[in-house]
Order: sequence, then C-alpha cells, then structure tokens
Amino acid sequence: MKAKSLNQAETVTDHKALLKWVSKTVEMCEPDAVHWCDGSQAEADRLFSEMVASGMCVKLNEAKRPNSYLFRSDPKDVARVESRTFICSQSRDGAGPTNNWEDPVVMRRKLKKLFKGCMAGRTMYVIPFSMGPVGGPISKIGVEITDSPYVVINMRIMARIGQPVLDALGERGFFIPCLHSVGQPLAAGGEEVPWPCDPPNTHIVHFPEERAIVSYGSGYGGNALLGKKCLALRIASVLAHDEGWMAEHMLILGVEEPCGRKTYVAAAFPSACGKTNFAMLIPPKAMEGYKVTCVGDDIAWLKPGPDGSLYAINPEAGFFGVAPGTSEKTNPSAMASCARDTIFTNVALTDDGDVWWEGMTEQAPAHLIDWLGNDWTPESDNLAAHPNSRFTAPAANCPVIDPDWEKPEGVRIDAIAFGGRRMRDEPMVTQAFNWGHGVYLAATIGAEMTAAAEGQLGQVRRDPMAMLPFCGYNMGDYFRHWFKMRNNIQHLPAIFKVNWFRKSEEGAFLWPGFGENMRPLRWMVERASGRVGAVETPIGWMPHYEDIDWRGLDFTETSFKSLMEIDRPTLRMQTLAHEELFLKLFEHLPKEMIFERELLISRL
Ligand code: O2Y
Ligand code: MN
Repeated sequence: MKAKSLNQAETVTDHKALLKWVSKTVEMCEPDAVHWCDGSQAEADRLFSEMVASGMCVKLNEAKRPNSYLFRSDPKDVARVESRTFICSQSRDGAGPTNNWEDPVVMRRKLKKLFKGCMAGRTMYVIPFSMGPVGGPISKIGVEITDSPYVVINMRIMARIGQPVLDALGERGFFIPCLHSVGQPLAAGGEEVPWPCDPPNTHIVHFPEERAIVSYGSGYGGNALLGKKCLALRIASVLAHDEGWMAEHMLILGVEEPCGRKTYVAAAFPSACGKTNFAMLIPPKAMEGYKVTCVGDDIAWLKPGPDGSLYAINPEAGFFGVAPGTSEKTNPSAMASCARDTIFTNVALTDDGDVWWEGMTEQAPAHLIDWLGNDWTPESDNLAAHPNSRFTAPAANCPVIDPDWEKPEGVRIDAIAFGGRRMRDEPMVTQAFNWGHGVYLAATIGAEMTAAAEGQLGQVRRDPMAMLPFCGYNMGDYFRHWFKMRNNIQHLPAIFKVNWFRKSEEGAFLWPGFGENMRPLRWMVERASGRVGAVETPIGWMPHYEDIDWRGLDFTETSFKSLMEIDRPTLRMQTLAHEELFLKLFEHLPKEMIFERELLISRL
C-alpha cells in the first residue's frame, strides 16, 4: 500500500518493507487514523494541546517551567516490569537463565490476539527514529508504531525522529520494527481514560533473531519508549554480539584537565546507584581547572575505531531521569536540563503550576497535588511524587553537555568503570590488572538491597555489568563476547571498579560521594595514561593516600585506610559466593571466568 493512503501527509518514504509492515499493522490494530510523525515543534504542540484538552496532562506555568507538561500515569503502570519482559529467541538457551523466555511462535500467537483491534478509536502514530546521530556509522534506525501520543512526545526528546530518519533509511535500509500499544481498546463511542493501560496483559517482548520488539499494555518509560531499553540495550546487545561491538548500560563522561587534556570514561552502575549524578559531576572548587562534561547518562554503544581504539556514542538524545533526590545540591546540571522543554511523569504539582518531588528542596511546600492527583500536605502519609517519577529532558539543555556528544563516530574511551552498592568490604576504587581481570570484576558486581521493606536488606543482587535486566541473550555468551572484544581492540581502555557506598560499623557513609567523586575519577584518568602511582593488592591496583588529590577536603590517611581496607578472609568468602552466578550460567560460562576466579582466590 502506498503510504499516502495511510494519511501520510508530509512524511514520505518509498521503503517497501516499512510500508508493508505499517499496512499490515493497520489491518491488525484497526486504528481510526494513521499519523506519520515528522518530529516538528508544530506536531508536538498539537499533540500537547490535544492531551491537555483530554485531561491526559497539565501544562506547567510557562513563566516557571517553559514548554513543560506534567503527566500522571495509572498507579498500576509506574515502572519497568521485568516479570513481563521476554526474550523470545528460537531456543530457550539463546535467552539463557537470567531472562524470561517463551517460544516465539507461541508468543506471536498470544500477541496477535492482544493486538487484534487494539487501536480502535485511536490514532496510530508511526515514529521513524534514529538511535545515535542520523546516518552515523554506529547509529541504528528503528520505527515505533504506537497508539500513545505520550510515547510520541517522549520519543521526540529521547531520540532523533521524523523525515531525516526516513531519508537516511532510503528504500532498502535496515530498521528495527517496534510495535507498541497501551492496550485497553476503546469500546465503540467510548471515551479514553487519561492513562490507558492493561497491566494484567502487559508483555514487553523481544525477538532477537528477527530484530523485532513488541510491547503491549504499558505506557510507561522503558516499557513503551522502545528505543531505550528494548532497542538500545536488549536488541542492540544481540546486534553488537553478532557485529563485533558492545551495547552497554553505561554513562559516558569527559574529564578535562587544567592542561587541556581530555579523557573520556564510560561507567556502568546498577539502577539507583547515582549514574546520572556521576555523569554530570561538578568537581570540587579546590580542584580548579578540572571540568566534567556529559556525553550520556544511561546507554553507550562502543565500537573499535580504525585507529584500534574504542569509540563510544550515546544513542539517546535526552535524559529519562529519576526525579526524587535530584536537587540543586545533588545535581544542578540535571536541574538545569529539566528547567524547560521537559515532560514530567508522576511528580507533584505545586499551587503555582510548577513541579516538586521529595529531595528537591529541604522543606516541602505547604500544599501540593500529589502524583495520584490528590491534595497533599507535609502531614500526608504518602509521598508526593512516586519514587520512580521521571523527567524527560533534552540532552541539549544540559549545561555540561560535551561539545562532541553528537559526534557520529563517537568519543575515544580510555577508561571503563563498574560500580556497585556495597556497604562493607569493598574499597572505593581499584584498577583491574588487565582486560580479563576487568571482565571478571564487571561480571561479579552487585548492589545490596537498601529497603528493609523488600525483606532482603543487605542481600546482594548480582548484576553483571549492570546488564542483568537488559542483556538480550544468554549472559554466559555475553561474558564470552566481552573476553573476545579484547582481540578487536588494539588500545584497550583501563578497567576500574568503584564503590561510593561503604559504611562504618556505626552505619555512616565513609565517603561523601557526589562532587568528591572527582578525586578517584582524577586518579582513574591518570592511571589510564600511566601518570600516577598505585599499590598492587590481591584484588587489583589501588591508590596510595598520596596518589589522590585531597585539595579542599579534610580526609585523613586513617579515614582513607578505612575506606580502602581489604579484608582477605571476607573477600575470599565473597569470591566463593560468585559460584552461585557461575552455576546458574554453567553451560555457557567462558573458561576465562573460571581461570580468573581461581587466580583471585589464590591471590587472596
Ligand atoms: O521504570 C522505567 O521505565 C525507567 S527505568 C530507567 C530509566 C532511565 C534510565 N535507566 C533506567 C533503568 O532502569 O536502568
Ligand atoms: Mn538505566
């Protein structure tokens, strides 16, 4: 079917496979209308005013928060749902034991039923999008079909969308089809609820061999903005495995030294470990001349370049940041990023038409409308903003965005850091002896649960490379891919492990974190180019006290010793506990992992 007949007014493509897929989807989903998104401001303005009129969102006070809107989701649709996320590879083994798996034929049949007529009464939006700069050598193109205007205006911030993407795709280019519906089809003549969704039937499905994504029943974040976790991590990790590059859950930052030297660092942290804060770190005043710039806060695509170094792009164009805890104190650059042109989801509304969340200011306003739409005062029993409430803000708004953040070939990565959340035993920073040792460190990172309510306080959730929920194939094969990449990269980045969360016996944090993380970061950057000392320990290279820049911080050598202390018997026990992960992955575990573990145990 020619696209014109699908209400394709301005946006044009002659891509036959794309037109055929759109046409078949129209047949299946039975929307009232089809709209090809051009990504223009006029299009966004029109969608926003329609959503304001239908009660789906509130326009914020233009003087306080220009061009910004607040959405409240259904209370049952507030986060990614790992239990409903599937990797439907041909074999169960392809997905591995850390993913939910279903036979792709069985899953397709299930989805077909859910999608039949699911867009009745709604407009179907076709969003051509590029992850990474349009036409870039590392970038990939996707097309999301959705019945959610909220998804369209979020994708417009998080990716590059519209006609330039179709132009780059041409008549035969490769694209990843991403089909999404919020579900809950409208009955004939029925009225749309503010946030349609279908939690009992939610399915976030990846078909790695077909390179396809299908998502049903949720309109929230990672479940619905399919360019993000679904494409840029789960499907991209499979592409990267097959094509010899890496799709990682990593921020990318640049460190500028007073002499003008620039070093880029990629870093992976499990969720809720301060990734966005680290990506936008403001160095302490006393470290004059040091500057940190942000290339990305969540995802990195890393590819060996023609000079043998590793280059990285941020495939995204915006930040989908968690709001609570973000403040002028903790992250002024994130606050500036969402000062305008931002979509807020599930935060509280102030009486003067602005937003508020826990941690934004020391004192809560006397009255708010909370994320559920109810009156709220500081005496209320519930939180004003949902703990997973978000801001969707353009990366270009960030005052510390790196000047090369959109360089199509990426920035050269000289260091990679992996972080966990460990209250005891693990030192603040160590450098791996070599790539293989680094892969082992990365594969065994974990975060201790912090909420007693989870009933698992202090228990470690192993999260290899912070990719546990995002690896689109067997985790054992993913480790093998990491080991293999050593052969593809001539100038290997140095690998580090960090832990900002160590506590004393009394429960006080031993390290102030935030901007002070510039001090270990400086050490990492200088280690990556062999310009600073270190001491060899059984678990890697660690800084001497005098290797760290302490200007402007009163941090004694005794405090440093507590922060960096390694207790061999405890670490040996921990290393033995890695067995649990290894047994789970046994059949696909690369031998190098066993060797690295044996070496570590013998060193300890
Ligand atoms: O709950 C969601 O849908 C968002 S999850 C998310 C968003 C931005 C960056 N990272 C994450 C994550 O879970 O790692
Ligand atoms: Mn993330």
